[in-house]
Amino acid sequence: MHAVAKKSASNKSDLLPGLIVAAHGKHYRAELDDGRLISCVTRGKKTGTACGDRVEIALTATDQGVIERIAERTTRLYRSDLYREKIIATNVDQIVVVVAAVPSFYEELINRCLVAAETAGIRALIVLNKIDLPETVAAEQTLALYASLGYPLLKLCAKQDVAPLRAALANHASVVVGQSGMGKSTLINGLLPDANIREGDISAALDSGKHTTTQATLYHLDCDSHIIDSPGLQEFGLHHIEIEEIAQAFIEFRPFLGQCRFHNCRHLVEPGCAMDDAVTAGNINPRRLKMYRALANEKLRAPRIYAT
Ligand SMILES: Nc1nc2c(ncn2[C@@H]2O[C@H](COP(=O)(O)OP(=O)(O)OP(=O)(O)O)[C@@H](O)[C@H]2O)c(=O)[nH]1
Ligand SMILES: [Mg+2]
Ligand SMILES: [Zn+2]
Repeated sequence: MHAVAKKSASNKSDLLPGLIVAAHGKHYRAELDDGRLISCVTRGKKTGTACGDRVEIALTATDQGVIERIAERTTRLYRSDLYREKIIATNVDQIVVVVAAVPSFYEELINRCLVAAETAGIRALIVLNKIDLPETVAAEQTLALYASLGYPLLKLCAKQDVAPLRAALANHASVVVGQSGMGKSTLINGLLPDANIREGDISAALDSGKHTTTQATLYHLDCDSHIIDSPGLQEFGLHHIEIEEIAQAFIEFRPFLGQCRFHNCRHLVEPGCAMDDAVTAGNINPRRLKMYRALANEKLRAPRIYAT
């Protein structure tokens, strides 16, 4: 479908700089620095380009091109199953984890998002959406733990007022993540009343009338801020993260790491583990230690397929 780029097109001078603003499988949309929107593909079988990437493109038609180069990324948010990595977004400095009381959310997924964020060096904040629903009270209780750890917790109703989030997004490159149905796209729609997200919504609408997001899309908020919408997550595999990194990513563990009886303690069943002591002393919440152990055990049980 796409013409192959001529050889001369890979000359540095012919390449046009741009930003990947939509990624769906191997098909991408890039916004060139001159403002043009281009459909593009990667060369050959290469994949691994993601929304947020700065790229250089060789045009193959006025509105089509091939991605020839990906600039070095400042950050890379990704998840992985046993066999492969899936990049969610690149060059973001903030993750907005969106949860709502209905449909019910998995607390474990929040922890997985936070571990991925901490490991990637990206700041995380949590949005509790749909506060118009009465079921919200129980969700607030669950989320209080994360607020107490220092993760900003914003409570709002995306359908009515997204103002509480606006200030947190200013001057940031953000990505929204969360389970399907939490209201990520509604939130972005509220931030961008005039944006073309609505057109996207219509074309993506299923017969049922649901507007589930199937591709990552970047939206400009202003010249210094943008936000990436992402498809709902069912799983957030962390197979690419080592056990020691998982422990570091539980931020409240940090003061106690290195204080266990065994220097190579994995904080699972070892006697004299400082994390157990910290739970007893009230410095670590037992839910978080349990969550850490579930993630660490999953890592231990997984066969080592990744080359290191
Ligand atoms: N009551 C209530 N419903 C909301 C609110 N925000 C979103 N919803 C509804 O929740 C449903 C899911 O919203 P979406 O924005 O499509 O959710 P999403 O997180 O983008 O879902 P995926 O794209 O599938 O990942 C829709 O029916 C919205 O109308 C809210 O603040 N209150
Ligand atoms: Mg969506
Ligand atoms: Zn320990």
